[in-house]
Parts: sequence; structure tokens; C-alpha cells
Amino acid sequence: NEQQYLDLCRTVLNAGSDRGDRTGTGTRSIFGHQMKFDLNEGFPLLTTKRVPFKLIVSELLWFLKGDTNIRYLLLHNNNIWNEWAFKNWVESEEYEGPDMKDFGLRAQQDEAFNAEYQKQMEIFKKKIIEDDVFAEKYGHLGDVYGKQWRDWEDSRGQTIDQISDVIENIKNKPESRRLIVSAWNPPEIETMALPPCHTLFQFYVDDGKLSCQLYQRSADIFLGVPFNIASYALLTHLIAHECGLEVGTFVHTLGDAHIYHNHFDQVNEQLQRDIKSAPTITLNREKDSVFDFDVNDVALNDYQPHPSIKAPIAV
Ligand code: THF
Repeated sequence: NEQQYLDLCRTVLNAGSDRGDRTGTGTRSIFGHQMKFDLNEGFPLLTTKRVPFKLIVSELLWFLKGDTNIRYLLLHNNNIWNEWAFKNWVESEEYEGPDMKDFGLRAQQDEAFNAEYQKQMEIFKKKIIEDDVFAEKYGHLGDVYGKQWRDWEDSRGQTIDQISDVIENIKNKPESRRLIVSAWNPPEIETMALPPCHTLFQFYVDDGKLSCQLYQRSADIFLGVPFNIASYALLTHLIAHECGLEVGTFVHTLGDAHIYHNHFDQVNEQLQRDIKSAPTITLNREKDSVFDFDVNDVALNDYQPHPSIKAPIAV
């Protein structure tokens, strides 16, 4: 299973083309790639570096709640979406602190700026947690995943709960070829802090097993993809659990699959390491509905990875 991830890294390093990108960081990328993870061979959380599973759980449960405000994440010590909300804040009229233009790039190049940025980010996080009005205004990322999954607004103003619908259909019409959830909502793209990278996913039921395929338009191989694989594997487990099915395969299809230039050293270090045996997960049997799950209802077992490898996120 994990070998496929390491092979993807090697392929991109060896055969990818060097390209500019929106964030100004520069990437090496290929277009079109697929990996298949048999979820019966263990849970696909990488072992060649430590991946913070708790963050994956709280992010997924946040999506499933239909929440698009980073406050829930902060209350779970999850900082992976902060930069995008922070960007809206520092670009707003109300912000009066030091200039934070291009903070993502500048924080990596300039020590003094980085210190100031960290300080402003801490102030921002504190306000989101403590000030309801501020959180309501600046904690939102726009109509990102949670909104589209649970509360897609159609042109007549009615809403569609794609997750509830797909679960009903998996239960009642398992042979359906329409078991799809789309996060890509063209008229709303411009309201989003970041247009969805995981664009669309489809379920498939065969022989009592639930499989899932994700089409990901843009894949940050070093930081994002390890999260994305584990997140959709967990989603498949959760929905299978509710529907009384076993798990099948997670198929991960990538569009622009890239490694940022400032992640090359980290990837090369990871490629030196040997794969360890995959962990497993256990879900709380007393809960049924995926919407009732809490972070403590998902346990990770036998995870003994190599140490984590730090890298800067491109904003
Ligand atoms: N932007 C970019 N450039 N890459 C992405 O993968 C990405 N995401 C989400 C939104 N924008 C993105 C955010 N997902 C980390 C992991 C996933 C993220 C954002 C950040 C990260 O930094 N992980 C660290 C640990 C962080 C921590 O401990 O706080 C790691 O080492 O794994 C694609 O979904």
C-alpha cells in the first residue's frame, strides 16, 4: 500500500516538470496518477513519517458537521486551516496590525517578519476562540467542503444534503452508479478561501464491501496527500460502519500531482526510510450515524512510524 506513495514521490521527482504556481513557491508536477489502497490490509496512514492522525479525524468530522468555521478546529488544537482564515482577516478593513501581505512566502525568507507573523497569528487564534462576533466574521472560510457536502444551495434556494443522500442510497440502492458527492460548485467557487482540492468522490458497493474513489484536482504530495489518503480511508470506514458494510478499496485519482520545491529535501529523506507495518483503526460500536461521531470515537492502533518531518505549507 504505502509503496505506491513512495513510488509517486519518485516518479514526480524524476519525471515531473518544474512549474510556477499560484503560491509563488514553485513545484515539480505530473498530471494524472492513480493509487489503490486495500483497506483490509491495514489503515493507510503513512509509516515512513509520523502523520498526525488526530488532526485528520477532527478535520473530517468538521467537514461532516457541515462546519466551515475554523473555530471548531482550533478548539481541537487543529491548525491546518488557519492560514486561509488569517488571510481574510489581514486583508480586511478592520485589521490594523503590521502589513501581512504574502505572509506565507515572507515568513520563510525573513526571520524578523516570521516572528511578527507568529505573533499576529496567535492574536488571531485567541480572538477566534474568545470572541463570538469576531469568530463569526473572520473564522469562516467561505462555502468550502462542509457547506457543499451538507448544505449545497440550488438555484431555487433549496438545499441538498449530499452526505445524507449518499448514505441513504448506499443502504437502499447499493448497485447505483450515482453514489457521488461533489464539492465543486462552479457559481460558489469565488466565495471559497480555497476552491476544493478534493473535487468529487464516488462510492461502490460489491460483495458487502464499500469502496470509494476520490478525484483530487490538485495534490500537494508531501503535506496534503498523506492527510487526504487517511481522511478518505476514514470516511469510507465511517460510512461502511453506518451502512453495515465491510470496507473495500480506496482509489485515489490525482490531477496535478506536485511536490513543492521547498519540500524536496524532506521527500528525499523520507524515501530513504523503510516501510513499517500499517496500523489499524477501531470505531465506537455504540455509535451508528457518522454525524454522531466525536474525535474520541475513533481509535488508532499499532502505529509505530518513523519520526515526523517538518515542512512549510504553501499558502
Ligand atoms: N494547501 C496546500 N498548499 N497544501 C495542502 O495540502 C492543502 N490542503 C488543505 C488546504 N490547503 C492546502 C489543508 N491541509 C498540513 C496538512 C494538511 C493541510 C494543511 C497543513 C500540515 O502542515 N501538516 C503537518 C503537520 C501540521 C501540524 O502538526 O499542525 C505535517 O507534517 O503533516 C489539502 O487538503
